Amino acid sequence: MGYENILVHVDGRIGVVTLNRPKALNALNSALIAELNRALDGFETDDGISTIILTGSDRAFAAGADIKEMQGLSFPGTYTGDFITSWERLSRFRKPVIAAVAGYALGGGCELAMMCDILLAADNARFGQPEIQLGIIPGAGGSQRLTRAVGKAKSMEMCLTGRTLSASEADMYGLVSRVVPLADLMTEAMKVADTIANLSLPSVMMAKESVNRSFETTLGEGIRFERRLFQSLFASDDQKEGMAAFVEKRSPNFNNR
Ligand code: CO8
Repeated sequence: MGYENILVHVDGRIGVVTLNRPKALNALNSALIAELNRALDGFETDDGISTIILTGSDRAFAAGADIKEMQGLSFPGTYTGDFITSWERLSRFRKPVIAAVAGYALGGGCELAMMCDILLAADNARFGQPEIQLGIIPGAGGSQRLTRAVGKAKSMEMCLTGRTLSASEADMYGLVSRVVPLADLMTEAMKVADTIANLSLPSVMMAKESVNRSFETTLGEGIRFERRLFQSLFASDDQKEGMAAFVEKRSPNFNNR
């Protein structure tokens, strides 16, 4: 089955998903999210895929959840239908996800970007949680992930007033990994993805799991969790290969076992 709201292609071990509702600045509607989740399910179980890139257009990564779709919703319906919960599928994706963000990343768009692991921003990117201007609040983790990323002071101002951040502000406050010129965004994202795709997938996935655990647990528990994963990697062929390659002064050839 094809896709109508996203474009999906594979480049070697890299899956690329492009949000594609240009007339609505990639506003996120239920159909788009269902397609994104289907693509993620496919990449998750595909042994040939090591990492994915999520991107939009030069003008918009995504300008938020689709306001026209949400306009008529009621509380009982959103509650019984558990509206938004399925939108968090991305945050449970176990392989690395690189967000390549150009233009608007607002509301649900900013939340989607923050669910990714490495966030590259083009110099024209703008980040914000403007839901308050619509009489609502962030609904897919914005108030939580933004606060952890930029701290209470910045997050409060953004969530309470809808103020948006330029790419350079987002960089300064730690919301993004780095800023690159718009024209270089996808080349840089592919370089990062390619670097990861050439590493040992089990160790990459464990590194992701371990970093994410730091948001969920105490320091002591997190360190014990990390240590068990670290120790377990000595059972892998890739640990033998990686260290042998270093000692023999050659590039490693990982086989993801
Ligand atoms: N929903 C639906 N349509 C949208 C959205 C949106 N979020 N954003 C833009 N569009 C549409 C416009 O309606 C317009 O369509 P049309 O031509 O048919 O009128 C088209 O895209 C182009 O938009 P503009 O003409 O407004 O373009 P401008 O360049 O003048 O402005 C802006 C660009 C500043 C981005 C402006 O469009 C804007 O403010 N958009 C809304 C931003 C916003 O409020 N986002 C938050 C939405 S609420 C939300 O995200 C809740 C999150 C819930 C969880 C989601 C989980 C992933």
